[in-house]
Amino acid sequence: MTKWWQEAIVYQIYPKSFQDSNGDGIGDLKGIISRLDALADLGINAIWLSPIYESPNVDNGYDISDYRAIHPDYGTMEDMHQLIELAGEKGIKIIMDLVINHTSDQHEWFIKSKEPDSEYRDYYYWKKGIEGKKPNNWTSFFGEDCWAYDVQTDAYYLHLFAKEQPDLNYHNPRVLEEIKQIMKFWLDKGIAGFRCDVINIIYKNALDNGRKRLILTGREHYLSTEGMHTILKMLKNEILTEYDAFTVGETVFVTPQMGKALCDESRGELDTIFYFEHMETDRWFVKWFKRKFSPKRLFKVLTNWQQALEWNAIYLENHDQPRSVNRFGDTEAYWEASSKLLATLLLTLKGTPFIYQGQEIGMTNFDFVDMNELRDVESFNIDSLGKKLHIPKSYRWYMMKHCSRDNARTPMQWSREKNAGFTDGTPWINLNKNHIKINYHEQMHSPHSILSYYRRLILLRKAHKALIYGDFELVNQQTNVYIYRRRHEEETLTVLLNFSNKSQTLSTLGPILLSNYDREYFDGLMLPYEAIILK
Ligand code: TEU
Ligand code: CA
Repeated sequence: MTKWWQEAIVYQIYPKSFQDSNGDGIGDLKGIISRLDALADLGINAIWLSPIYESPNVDNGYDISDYRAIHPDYGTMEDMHQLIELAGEKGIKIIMDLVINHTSDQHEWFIKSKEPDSEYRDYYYWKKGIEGKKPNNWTSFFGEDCWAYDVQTDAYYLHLFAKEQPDLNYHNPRVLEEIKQIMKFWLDKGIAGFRCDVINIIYKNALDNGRKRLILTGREHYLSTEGMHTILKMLKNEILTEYDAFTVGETVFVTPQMGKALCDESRGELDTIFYFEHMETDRWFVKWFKRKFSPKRLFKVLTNWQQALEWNAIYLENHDQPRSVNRFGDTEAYWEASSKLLATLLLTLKGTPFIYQGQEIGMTNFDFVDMNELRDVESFNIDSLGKKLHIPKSYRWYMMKHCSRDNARTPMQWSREKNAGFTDGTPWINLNKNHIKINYHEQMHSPHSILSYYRRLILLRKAHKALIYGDFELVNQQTNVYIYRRRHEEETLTVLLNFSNKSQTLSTLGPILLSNYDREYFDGLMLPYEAIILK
């Protein structure tokens, strides 16, 4: 049986940087509402909203202090109802971000839990140190270690992200009960599902010391545990199914094997996941060490996942990743062609595609010149860790330029005007100066723009079921050329992608359905960064 979300194309909005409506320099819900026509015109069917809940914004909303309230920066609950309704009228569903591994340290549960006798104490992991030392040797995702000390009660609490993000304790059944009620609260408002933040680390088996590792010491105690699988099953059974709600789990360090265990329909856990393996194909060990991108590595990872899972989420960008054209394409001579090439990949693989705001106009990494232009807590933590480890300043800056999450968080470039039409005020983070050249307005009017190409691809996907339901069949993954087929009933389409700035000669020929060079017949010679769909 097919599902609504298999035919859907999801667009991720990072609300803080999408559209400001009141001149305070921060994007907001009214701003999103004002751009719904643009989204409908692109042809998307759902919006994944990064967090808009009440939050002190240490990690831009991924530190929630009230799951049932809208942050005043973003507007009111009334605005949220309006967004759900008006988007719905245009056939656009809303998917919310569900951040339940941790809360903010300003959440009332956490504040109350600081009292040792409080009924909230066990909502979190509070532990006494061992002889003046931290409870164990685990390290956090943001580079620091992951136990913070509280003087008042002479105890530590666990935080796998920033210290303002204490981890919830799912050994306490009351925590899951709270989460279920929160999910219902939003589903009853008419949202269509959840993107579940770092969902495969929520259940910690034990707080024992971990094997020493380069990153994330301790992870064998909480990655993809049985307890986590049990929780997912309960959420699906007891809450999600009744609403026909969609889930995409953000899952770290997952293999295709683990992916199957999370997404196989028969297991009743998640619908899809975001894996990270393809995001590592231009990195050494950790995301902070860039290496030369190898297209072949990318093809291999993608093929592997395409073959392992019946269905999954497909993405090349999000608010945590540098822009894809900088990583896998060419921002100079072939900026347009390579952005379109990546669009073709995204929209012709098997799965539900996620477009990140700005990707549809080929937005690029930031052009910041100084550390004080950055805003991300992770970047600052990593920079100070780098300092401690005596990494030279120039290399630390190189790391930031290529790897900081702020690369994707500069404001959406709507026009060539002041502040790119994002705000009338002072933006919370600087805009990329290239908005003079790269902006929505310009591309909207040009039939050959990246934006128009996205539109065409989306239409094509709707017209050719093979692009949605077709099997994935690998034809070739040579050094720079990726070729695969999508076959469904009577139709077979072949996708050819040239990930290099050199022409390539192939033995295939034939009439073209779509090419990013607007050609109609393929003569066997692939141009630099050319993407072709053959009939
Ligand atoms: O990200 C989790 C995650 O594992 C990483 O991608 C992380 O952002 C980082 O880059 C590790 O180096 C999710 C959210 O997407 C992210 O924005 C949050 O900061 C994080 O969880 C904590 O909620
Ligand atoms: Ca605003």
